Amino acid sequence: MVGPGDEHNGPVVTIDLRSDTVTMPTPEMRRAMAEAELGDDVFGEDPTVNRLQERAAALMGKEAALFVPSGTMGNLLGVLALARSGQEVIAEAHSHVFLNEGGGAAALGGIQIRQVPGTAGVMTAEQVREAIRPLDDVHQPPTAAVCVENTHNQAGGVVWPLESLRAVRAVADEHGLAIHMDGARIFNAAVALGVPAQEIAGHADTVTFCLSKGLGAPVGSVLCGSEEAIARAHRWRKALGGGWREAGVLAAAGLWALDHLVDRLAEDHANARTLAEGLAELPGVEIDLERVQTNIVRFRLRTMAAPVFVEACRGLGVLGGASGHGVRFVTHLGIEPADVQRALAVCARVLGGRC
Ligand code: TLP
Repeated sequence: MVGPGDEHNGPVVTIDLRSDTVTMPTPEMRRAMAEAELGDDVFGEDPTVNRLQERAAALMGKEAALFVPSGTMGNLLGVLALARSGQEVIAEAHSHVFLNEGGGAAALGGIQIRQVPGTAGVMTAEQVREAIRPLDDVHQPPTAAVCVENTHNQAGGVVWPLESLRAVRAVADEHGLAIHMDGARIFNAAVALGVPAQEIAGHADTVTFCLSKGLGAPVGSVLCGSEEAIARAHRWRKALGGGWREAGVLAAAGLWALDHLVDRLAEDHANARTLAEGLAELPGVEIDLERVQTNIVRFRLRTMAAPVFVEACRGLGVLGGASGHGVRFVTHLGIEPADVQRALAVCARVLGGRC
């Protein structure tokens, strides 16, 4: 992508750190898409979609899986599979499912989200226990499920420690609650912890993971769970107009990504760490390096409003996101160590007031 001019070197390539959703399919991935065997998935006849769903279920250690267009739909269907109208789902106060998914669970399922303020996106078992409604009080909506986000986007890509997941699972089990995991970036969590994804997903009844973020596929997420939960989700997907036909052309990209791009997420994590450590050295940057565990770097600025900073960086060919007082940079498939160095040079220039 050719970006704005640089006074020394002419046109420069834009470094897009807005999100890992901006990744482009690789040439090999495109080839896999072009050559995919196709059928009508509404009839359950797309062999490539079926292979992706089987593969996803096996990777997450679940009975079944459903290919969906987005993480948002995966989470919505997960919640709709586990909770009913008039019930409540506990979720961390800064979770994507609560803040960034259009209120879908409430609008479409009549399901209320109860917010629990976690620490760096992680809820304690005690917090979850306290948020569970008493069953014998007709005034209160019955709690049906808990939703955990791993890695946690707003917290800066923080990974849920396995002990925390285990503890929340134990409380959920004591109260007969289900757990949905927004594992949009579960493979980042798995790579960071050095464990198979199913060791993480094993603590949840349903889990959504995205193919279109760090894994580089153009479109798609997968919801995994029991046969029963997936059958329910499948009905909802149809009702939402999400029955797709020769979707194998997209599923092929996901399969290719699962075969070739999971382990390389470690490179994104290393790039994020270099970026974060470099930012920490710059004047006016407030960053919690402990939270930089995967591919997301969030920081605040003492001397400049975040949107002003982001706009100035854009003018110099580096794209980021501003939310509230903070800035977010996300590393991904299209970002090399040299891009990180250039991004740091641009940030230094903007913060040094020399842009
Ligand atoms: N996150 C996106 C968007 O919010 C723009 C991003 O750039 O980080 N769960 C989590 C934790 C997510 O971060 C996202 C997307 C989703 C779910 C939803 O996925 P999509 O965008 O596929 O609906």
